[in-house]
Amino acid sequence: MERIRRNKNKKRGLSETKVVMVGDASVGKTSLMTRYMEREYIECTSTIGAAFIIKTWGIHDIAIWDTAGEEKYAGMTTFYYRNASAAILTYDMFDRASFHNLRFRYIPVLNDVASAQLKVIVANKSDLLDTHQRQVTKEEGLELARVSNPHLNLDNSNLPYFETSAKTGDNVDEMFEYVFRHFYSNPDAESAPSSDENLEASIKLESSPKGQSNYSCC
Ligand SMILES: Nc1nc2c(ncn2[C@@H]2O[C@H](COP(=O)(O)OP(=O)(O)O)[C@@H](O)[C@H]2O)c(=O)[nH]1
Ligand SMILES: [Mg+2]
Repeated sequence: MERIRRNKNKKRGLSETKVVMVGDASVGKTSLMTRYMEREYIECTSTIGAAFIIKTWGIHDIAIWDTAGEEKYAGMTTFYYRNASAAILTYDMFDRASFHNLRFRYIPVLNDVASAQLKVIVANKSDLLDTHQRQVTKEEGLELARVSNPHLNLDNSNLPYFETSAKTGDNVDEMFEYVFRHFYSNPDAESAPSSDENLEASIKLESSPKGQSNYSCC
């Protein structure tokens, strides 16, 4: 039954939504994906085995692309951005240069490709706020979310801006699920996940183009 519904859905062309992770190296893109998909935080990083992973959201399949440690190239090529419905633009709130690069390097390329209707601004590493001085204010993050999404008519209370911690998991689910709900407010009209347990069950890692979905790095 599930398979029939999903195949029908694919025929209607709804199953492949592309989301790209964008931002400087070391801001926490891979850690955010790992936290969301595998419910854990891995204190080391290296190149991952997959170019993208598939998140099953109700009856929809959403491809989330990561830069596999090649930000210099992947983050700046039109191929990476092509046909993306959304971009998760991440910076490290303790590293001003990573915020500056979103605004002046990555977003202009994204706009040139004319894709990614939704641009979500993510200020990561919020767990360090108690001990470190942030270099980018919340207001600056909100402002970037506002100017990056002029076509969406969002009011100030609903701007796509999140302060996250991949380390503690704070706001990570909220951020990814905001993206998914933007496209599929009702992920599965016939059997929407209604509890944490169901949601957990709907999270599924599928194979990458090379048959890998290796998200651990140690
Ligand atoms: N304290 C803290 N460190 C983080 C967080 N997210 C990532 N990191 C660390 O930042 C470094 C870079 O993370 P990674 O996910 O590889 O960044 P990427 O290059 O953007 O994919 C790693 O040492 C992570 O452990 C976070 O939320 N809090
Ligand atoms: Mg990475």
